Formats: sequence, C-alpha cells, structure tokens
Amino acid sequence: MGRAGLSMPPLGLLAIAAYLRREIPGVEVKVADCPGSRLTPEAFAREVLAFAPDVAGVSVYTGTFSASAAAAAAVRKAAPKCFIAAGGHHATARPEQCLAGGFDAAVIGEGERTFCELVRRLAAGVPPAGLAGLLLEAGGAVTRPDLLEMDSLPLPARDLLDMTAYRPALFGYRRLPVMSMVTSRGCPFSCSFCSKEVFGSAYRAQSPRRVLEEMRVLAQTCGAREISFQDDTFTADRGRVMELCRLLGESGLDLTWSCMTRVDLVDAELLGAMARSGCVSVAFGVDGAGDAACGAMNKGFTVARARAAVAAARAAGIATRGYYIFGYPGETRASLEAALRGITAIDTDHVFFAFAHPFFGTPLYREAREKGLLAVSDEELLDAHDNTVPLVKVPGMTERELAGFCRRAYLEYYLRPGPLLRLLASPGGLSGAFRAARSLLRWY
Ligand code: B12
Repeated sequence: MGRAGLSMPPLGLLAIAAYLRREIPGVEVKVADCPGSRLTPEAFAREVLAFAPDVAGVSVYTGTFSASAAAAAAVRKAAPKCFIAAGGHHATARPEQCLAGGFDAAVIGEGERTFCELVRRLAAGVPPAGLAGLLLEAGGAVTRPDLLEMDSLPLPARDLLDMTAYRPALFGYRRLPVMSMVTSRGCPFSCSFCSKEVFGSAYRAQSPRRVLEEMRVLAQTCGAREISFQDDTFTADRGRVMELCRLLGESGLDLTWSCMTRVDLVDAELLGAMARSGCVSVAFGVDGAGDAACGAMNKGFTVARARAAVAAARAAGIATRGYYIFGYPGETRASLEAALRGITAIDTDHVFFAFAHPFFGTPLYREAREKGLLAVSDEELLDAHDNTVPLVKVPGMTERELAGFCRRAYLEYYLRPGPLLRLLASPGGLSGAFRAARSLLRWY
C-alpha cells in the first residue's frame, strides 16, 4: 500500500470464502490475491484457466477499479461462461460503473450472504434477478437491510492463501509473524473523508470470547506471535476491550497485539489494561494536525485531546503511530507549516502522511468538486491508489511542491533526537529506517 510497503491478506474475500464453504458443502473455492501474492496478470490468467470457475468475485476499491476491471476481463477470457460479480467498497459506492466496466453484477454492502445466495442460485440454474443486495442492471438493486451477527461468522479461510507472503506496516509491530484480524463492522463516526458505504454507521462487534478464540487459533495453528487488529476503531466499545484484556490475561497466550483507534476513545485506565494484556502499539487516526483541520474533517476532537492520548499511551508503555492527512480543502502553504508544528507537538513515535483522497460519495468529494479543487478527473480517481500523490488542489502550490512538503515533513519529523532514537530502538529499526529512507529517495 503506497510507500509504507505493507501488505495484508484480503480478509473480506477470505470471510466470503469461509462462509461459502460452511453454507454450501462441497463447493470448491479458490482465492487469488494479485497484489498481495505479487501475481502477474499472466500467472493470474493461468490460475483461472486451471481452476475453470463457474462464478468469480472480484473486490473493487475506488483507486484500484482499473486493476479490478482488468482482472474481470482476464477471467472472462480464460473462462468465458463464468459469472463475474464485483463486490466491496467501490462496487457498493458505484455499482453501475462496475456493470459498465465488464462485471455481470455488483454485490452491494456486506458480501457473505448475497454472494452465497448468488452461487446457490447459479448452481441450481435459478436466475439471480431480484436477489437482495445484487445489482444486475442499472437502477435495479434490491437492498439487503439485515446485517450478519458478528459472532456467527466463521473464521476467515486463511488456509486459502500463503500467510507468510504478507508484510506488516513498517514500525507497526513488535514481533513476527504478525497476523491481521478485523473484529467489528460499521463506524458511528462521520469523518468527512471516509468511505463507509459497505458497513455504514451501525457498529457491530464480535464478543471478547470470539475475538480470543480467533487469536488462539492464529497463535496455536498459524504460529502468530502478534495480532494486528485492522478494525477502524478498535476501542469503540470500551467494555468489550476491557473484557478482552481480562480474558487475554487469563488465557496464557504469548501474543502481543496492536490496533487503530481514535484519540477520544482511550484513557489511562484502558491503555494500562491494554498494555498489560500485550498491546504494544496503537495507531491514532488524528488526521487533522490543527483544530481547524480537525473541524473541517468532522473529527469531533481537538489537538489537545490528541496530545493527551499520545502521552497516556506512552505512559502505559505503548508505542504510538499518528496518521495525518494533508491537502484538505482550505489547506494553504501556511496551514501545512502549522500542521507540521502541530504534528511535532502531538509527538507520536511514528507518523504516516497521506494526501486527502476524495472517495465518491463522501462529503470531501462533494466539497472538493463544488470548490473546483479536484486535481484529477473522476476517471483518474479510478486509478489513484498512491496516497503520496495529491488529488485535491492547494491553491498556490504545485503538485511537486506538495509532494516535496510531504517528504520534508517526514525528514523534519524523524530527524529530531527523540523520534530518531525511538525509531532506531523499534524492532527492525535500522533496516526499517533504511527502507523508509530508500522509498523517500525514490519519491523523486
Ligand atoms: C485492512 C485494510 C487494507 C489492507 C488490506 C486490504 C485488502 N486486500 O483487503 C491494506 C493495507 C493492504 C489496504 C490497502 C488498500 N486500501 Co484499505 N482498508 C483496510 C480496512 C482498514 C479493513 C478492510 C477489511 O479487511 N475489512 C474486513 C472485511 C471483512 O471487510 P471488507 O474487506 O470490506 O469485505 C466485505 C465487503 O466489502 C464485501 N466485499 C469485499 N470484497 C468483495 C468481493 C466480492 C466478490 C463480494 C461479493 C463482496 C466483497 O464483502 C466482505 C464481507 O462482508 C478498510 C476499512 C474498512 N472499514 O473496511 C480499508 C479500506 C477498504 N481501504 C481502502 C483503500 C482505498 C485502500 C487502497 C486503495 C489504499 C491505497 N491508497 O493504496 C489499498 C487497495 C488495496 C488492494 N488493492 O487490495 C478504502 C476503500 C474505499 C473505497 N471506496 O474504495 C477503505 C474502506 C478505507 C476507507 N474508509 O477509506 N487496505
């Protein structure tokens, strides 16, 4: 992903694969992860030819639409009779575009039940028309309002991919191997840049026992020594996390873990319990490095809150990462400089910078469009997956200047005694620093 160089298994596809195997005994399922397994288009085509699927599903993100459409075309060529469905975030935000892009249908929202029902119908020769959650022709989708109960989900079918092929985020882990998990769906917050059509605003989470069960399986059967929770907001339900920490303490499992959350959803007591149960790193989506930016992004907290959260995590012995977004509408040369000062004051151990990405359907997209700030066309957004490339204009600054600012921000941030020492002391610190420096240099 971008220049962070990490890769993670596609838990969405693996969730659907596990669901299919449980619900349709005898079904044969294969998962190909082209970016994660570095599968060339030719190798992918050979796999499709050998497997000869009757039904195929492709995950479609906005910035990778073109690649997904190319995968669909490759399936069409290798298995002309195969029914090809699109699913995931872009398929939900822009289903009609998927039909125009060569897919037979688009699955809207949570994929397990709709895709499973689709496979069942196609196997029985029943036309899928009218299936809830499926769009077969423009304007024809029937919504699927009921959502799955999280504890009822089978464990993702990780056996279908080589889990050793994935690389965790630079500086984002303490011990290897790291395995990722997602234990909740939906987010009650309304950050104005976030693309959240798939799971919406209703938060649903697995019970602490169910989370522990998956952690145990990953430790005991897959050799995981660390778990990376990829939930949008892992501590959204404080009681759930406290209970998980208690269960982990009793479990005797030798596992460390990390998660992502908001700065206003942690406190000293919670962070202390997390640290004692093995939490080694928390990534905070601070996003706005000043109060004005936080307001523009509808974050609902101030920079003072971010500083307090980071200090509390540090006091608990937990490493911190800060995610920040540059180039939001309203950004100026001066506000970028102020942002850098704000980020330095928040003082996470590691930082990750990205330029604002206007996903279709978000308030950010609407605002950037209305104000004439989109730096690329809608068409180009379908191929925009490098978050070091600015997509929203900052008046008075060229794209090159913006990219230069981002590179300088990394250098200025880390080339201070505190962050530099913490960086070198982190696992893989020296080699990580080389990797980071190399990718910064390659930027130009
Ligand atoms: C972990 C994660 C990653 C990981 C792993 C990605 C992967 N291969 O799955 C990494 C770091 C690699 C990553 C990379 C990217 N990510 Co990401 N990522 C996430 C995150 C935090 C969790 C994803 C997850 O595992 N969820 C749990 C599973 C169970 O849910 P799911 O994947 O959505 O799958 C369900 C449905 O979407 C649907 N579904 C998904 N695929 C399919 C396919 C079919 C056929 C069907 C029927 C259904 C279906 O059914 C699934 C089960 O219900 C989400 C945020 C979020 N809350 O979803 C962002 C998110 C998905 N990522 C996003 C983006 C943009 C990207 C990148 C394009 C970023 C970039 N600049 O490069 C890349 C593209 C990666 C790629 N080519 O695969 C956006 C997508 C927005 C959009 N409109 O497209 C999200 C929503 C973040 C956000 N809010 O902006 N990402």
